[in-house]
Amino acid sequence: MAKVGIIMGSNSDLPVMQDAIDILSELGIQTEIDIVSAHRTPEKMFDYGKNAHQRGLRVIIAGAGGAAHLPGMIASLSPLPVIGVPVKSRNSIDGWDSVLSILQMPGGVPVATVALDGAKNAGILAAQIIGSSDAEVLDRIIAYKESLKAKVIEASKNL
Ligand code: RP5
Repeated sequence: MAKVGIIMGSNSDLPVMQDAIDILSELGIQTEIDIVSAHRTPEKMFDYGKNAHQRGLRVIIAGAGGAAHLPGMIASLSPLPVIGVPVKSRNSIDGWDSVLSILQMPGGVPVATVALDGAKNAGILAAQIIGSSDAEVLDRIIAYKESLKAKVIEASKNL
């Protein structure tokens, strides 16, 4: 079964990245979670980026804050689609440093960047990528979107 790799630069990113773990679990998609630091464990990052596609991972979600080099470096090493989550970490000035470090990739090396602390959307996007070639996952995404609609309709009734 297709799996999503979720990596983050530090344990301190986990409270934000948990949203990706939770939504993927809700959508019935397996995840493999790890801490991989571009600056503190560069050899591990290199190994992860080079080999992720060979052990069943189909999408990588990478979160980091401040000088957030992890998503871009993983994208430079891996043939898999990489979704970047900018984290408003304690070493981030105001979040813009995290966003721009992940967003402003050079041509040829894309990172699909979600909003600041937007790990939930990263999880949904990863599920949608898998769902584009997996009918069961696609059905779950359709049901999820219906549930969003139902919540808004319910909320407007209760005004
Ligand atoms: C980044 O630095 C990590 O992704 C984290 O967002 C930030 C702070 O890391 P810690 O000092 O909390 O380990 O590389």
